[in-house]
Amino acid sequence: MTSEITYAEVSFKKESKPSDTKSKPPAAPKENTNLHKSYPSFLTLLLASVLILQLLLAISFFIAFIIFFQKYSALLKEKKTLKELTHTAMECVQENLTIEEKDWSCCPKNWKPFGSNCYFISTVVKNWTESEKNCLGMKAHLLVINSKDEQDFITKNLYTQHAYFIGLSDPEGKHQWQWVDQTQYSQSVTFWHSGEPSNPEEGCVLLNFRSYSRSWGWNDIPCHEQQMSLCKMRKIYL
Ligand code: MMA
Repeated sequence: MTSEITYAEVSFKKESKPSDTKSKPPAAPKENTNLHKSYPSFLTLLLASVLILQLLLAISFFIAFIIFFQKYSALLKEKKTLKELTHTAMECVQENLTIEEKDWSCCPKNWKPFGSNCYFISTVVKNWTESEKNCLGMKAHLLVINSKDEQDFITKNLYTQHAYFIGLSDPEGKHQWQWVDQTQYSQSVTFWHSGEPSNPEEGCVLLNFRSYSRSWGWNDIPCHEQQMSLCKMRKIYL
C-alpha cells in the first residue's frame, strides 16, 4: 500500500525512468524531495555500499573460516594426543640405584605398583566382557594372577564385602580355563575357594572373600553378572 502511494507521488512530480523506479526502495515522502535531486549519486552510493557490504561479508566469512579451521585442527590434534595418552599422570620411582642403571619405573596415577606391574581397582560395576574392555581402554587387561604373593598384594587393597572380576574365563563352558593375556593356565597356580569351580554355566571368575574360610579366593559366576574388577598392566620404564 505505502509503496504504491510513493510511486504515484514520484511520477506526478517529475518524469522518471520506469526501470529506476522499480529498484528504488520505498521512502518517506519528505526524503523523496532530496532524492530526486541527488538521484545518480545516490544510486552510485547505494551500489558502492552494497559492494562494500558484500566485500565485508566475504572478508568476515573468510576470517570465520580460518578461525574455524584452526580451532578444528587444534581439536583434532588434542583428540589424537588424548588417544595416545590414556593416562593423564604417571607416578615414577627410581628403582635401580646403581649409577649406570638409573631406571625410573612408572605406574599411572591411582594405580598400585607391585613387582614389574601396575594394578587398578575398578569400582565400576560391569559384566566380565565389559570389564575387560574397560581395562583394555586403559592399555591393560583384567588381572592375571601369577603367584600367591601377587594375589596377597592385591587383596590387601580390597574390601572384603566386594567381589572383583579377574582375567580368567571358560569361554566354551567346558571348564577349560583361559587367562586373558594368553598366560598358560596352570593347575598348580590356582586359588579356587573350596568347592569351586562349581558350575559349567558359570564361565567367569571373580576374586572374593569368604568369611567362613576367612580367606580370599576364586569363584566362577555367570559372565553376565555385574561386578567390580581388577586391571593389570606392565610398569613403564623410563
Ligand atoms: C553362589 C555363587 C556360585 C558359588 C556358590 C557357592 C549360590 O551360588 O556365587 O558361583 O559357587 O554361591 O556357594
